[in-house]
Amino acid sequence: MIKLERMSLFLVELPLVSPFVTSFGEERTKQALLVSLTADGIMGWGECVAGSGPWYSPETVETARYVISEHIRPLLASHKTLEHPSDLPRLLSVIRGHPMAKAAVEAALWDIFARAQKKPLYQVLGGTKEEVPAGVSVGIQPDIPTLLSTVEHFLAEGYQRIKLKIKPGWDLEPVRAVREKFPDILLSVDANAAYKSADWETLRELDRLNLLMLEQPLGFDDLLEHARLGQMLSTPICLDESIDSAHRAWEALELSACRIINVKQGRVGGVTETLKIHELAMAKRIPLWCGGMLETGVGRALNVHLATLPGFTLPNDISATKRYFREDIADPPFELHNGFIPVPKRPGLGVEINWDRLLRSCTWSRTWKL
Ligand code: OSB
Ligand code: MG
Repeated sequence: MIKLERMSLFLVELPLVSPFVTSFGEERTKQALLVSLTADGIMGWGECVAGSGPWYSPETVETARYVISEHIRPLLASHKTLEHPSDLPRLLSVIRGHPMAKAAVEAALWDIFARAQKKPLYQVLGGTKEEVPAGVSVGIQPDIPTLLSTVEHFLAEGYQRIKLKIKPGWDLEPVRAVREKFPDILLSVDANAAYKSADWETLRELDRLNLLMLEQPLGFDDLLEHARLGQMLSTPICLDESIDSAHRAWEALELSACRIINVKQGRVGGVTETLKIHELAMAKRIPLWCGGMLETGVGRALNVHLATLPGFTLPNDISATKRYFREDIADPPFELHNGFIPVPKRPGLGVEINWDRLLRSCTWSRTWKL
């Protein structure tokens, strides 16, 4: 039984070590909304993965702040106790959509739940790994020489898979150049929905470059065109943006819209929903991997725990903390060991908030009694 006492929200802004450029825009700072819940004297943390604008998904930091403050908080306050973190989705089901806002609150409950049992979260979830394979997502670069040296640098650090962000005008040439210089590496590309089905000539050329997967080439909410494209390519299509719930994952697999799923717990509405997708993917033998949203240590820790599940069989977009931040708001930072990120062994998420840094990077916060 979890007896909720308090909830706080913190809006933080952290500078990125270098700008991150994708087909939908450039980010120089990371804005994150953090949720803390207190229950039975234990504080748990969740990070909302919504971005500062509606470029990747319809949700933003501001929509999440509104939905959590004005809609989720009153439901928690009128309910006060939960048997288990996986009971939260039912309580919140009166709110349509807003998976990222819901997931941030659920994450804090899982942290409390595992801390109360004095177990690391991955053990509570049924994870089976002590370390998870790290891949890295490489943003769109100013030119090809810069791209090649960036890739070389990440390979030297030990990353097991390189993912290149692509968009029309930054696709065949840079991807070919990387493939020529590094013929044997695990290489994938992510378009963040930048192509139309009419661009299939370009996608067919990419298909010849021995890529591990082609991530979300078409519309952010599309399934059917991805299914049609998949029939024409030998490279597996991986869906990211299109999968915003376990039900949607089921639809995608029924339609053969993808052969791989990038799981982001926030995008699909939380850990409980992730576990449902995991069960489905295991039954259908669909490989999963954990995507990333430039999370701070709080969200990064949750990703590491989830990636220990047996169905997560491909290298993840979980990189070392220093790939994005000089200073994080949680300790200790995540580091790479021979291409793997060790799983935290302390209770719950296994990271501790650095209050000094949290408060220094905080632009807004509020606390409520529940
Ligand atoms: O599409 O996977 C994506 C970052 C922000 C929004 C969307 C995506 C990404 C990444 C970075 O690719 C993954 C990471 O290292 O956190
Ligand atoms: Mg993606």
